[in-house]
Amino acid sequence: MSTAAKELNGWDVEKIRNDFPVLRQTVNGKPLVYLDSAASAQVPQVVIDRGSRYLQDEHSNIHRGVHYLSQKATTAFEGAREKVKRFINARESRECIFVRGCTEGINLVTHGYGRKFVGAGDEIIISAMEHHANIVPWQMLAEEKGAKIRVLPMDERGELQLDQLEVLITSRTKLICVMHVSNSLGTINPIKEICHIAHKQGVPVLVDGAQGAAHLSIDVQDLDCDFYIISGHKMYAPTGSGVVYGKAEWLEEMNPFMGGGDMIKTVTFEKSTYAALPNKFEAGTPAISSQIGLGAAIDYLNSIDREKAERYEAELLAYATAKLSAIEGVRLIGTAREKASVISFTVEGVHPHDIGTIFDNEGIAIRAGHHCAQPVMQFFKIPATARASFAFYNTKEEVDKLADAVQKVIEVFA
Ligand code: C6P
Repeated sequence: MSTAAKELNGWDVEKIRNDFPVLRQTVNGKPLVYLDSAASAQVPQVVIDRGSRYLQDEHSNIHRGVHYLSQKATTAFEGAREKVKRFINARESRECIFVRGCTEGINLVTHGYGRKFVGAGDEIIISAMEHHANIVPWQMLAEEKGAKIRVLPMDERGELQLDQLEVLITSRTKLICVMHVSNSLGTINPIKEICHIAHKQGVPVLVDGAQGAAHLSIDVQDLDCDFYIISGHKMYAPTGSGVVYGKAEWLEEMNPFMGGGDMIKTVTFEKSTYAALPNKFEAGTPAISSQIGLGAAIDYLNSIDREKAERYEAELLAYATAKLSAIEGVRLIGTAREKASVISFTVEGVHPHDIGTIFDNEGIAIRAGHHCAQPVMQFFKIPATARASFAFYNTKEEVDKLADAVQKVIEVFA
């Protein structure tokens, strides 16, 4: 790799790539080009090592034992919570609830907040670009309670029509649910502004941060969101890790999500009382090694220059956008002015699944499908897209390979 390619915007991508062992392999005889980080980002060696060290030297159940290993595991687990707290600038670590991923996190709020505060005739606003994880739980709740779902529309670029938000909010609005970064379009939504509009009317806001926390610096106090949900496996941590951030005043009022061990204060056959935050929401044995891994992933992210990483990802996105939009027959889906490093596209006359298969032959991993965002596909009147998503370990050469593979697809189907 030339020095110019190696260092773009002062970002030494070759050095970063060395941190991610999975990137060293070949697929179908070609070097792996991993462009599916929006589905799951790769895991750096330090995170792998931390997980192995836990399993090798510290594996034990937490919070329950007085013995040495249990105390070590508890210290590591609670240490990860402290790291999360600092990473998102929560006021207190008890506002950070460990869950197994974003889907579980949103369901926690649906059950904990929704079942308590949403009644017949109440309304929940979701945006037109939500992932199914931020649609279906609310529909299930609405069905159970006789509540209504209202949808904040978007335009052809894939930008939310914020002027519609004030119109949609009524005295019956109980919650606004919106994603920070769209997994299917790449749009970065103006969360701070949405929270400001919502709070003027006294309505809390839940942010699906599955894609946001991987690409942007998150300050929940500055955003002033009421809930922010994080998925660990999209931010360089193992699967099974994730966080619900909630303002303590809401979490205190909410019902527990699941019942069982670790979330109780007292249990009799007549009645149980619940533990204080955060344990009230953490029933049963959690994914201990995964959450410790999330702590290690945060350490890793803190060890790199995140501002440079963000600028580098923006550069990759601009480069890929220019390359793909120059190819005849390619349609970009999602052209918002504020975008994270996700490019969804279609190629005229070719089903995205065929694009994915041809790419795989070239060793290129992308995602093809509806990306769990069927309403987005319906809006753009397409069945699916091919999606390339970049992380700070990707290179311009990989973008070139992506563009070459698109040309190949066009040749095959010509
Ligand atoms: N998106 C993709 O786009 P889990 O896997 O439960 O931690 O997260 C679900 C989820 C929720 N919200 C958004 C915006 C997401 O992007 C995702 C997961 C993956 O490829 C899988 S559909």
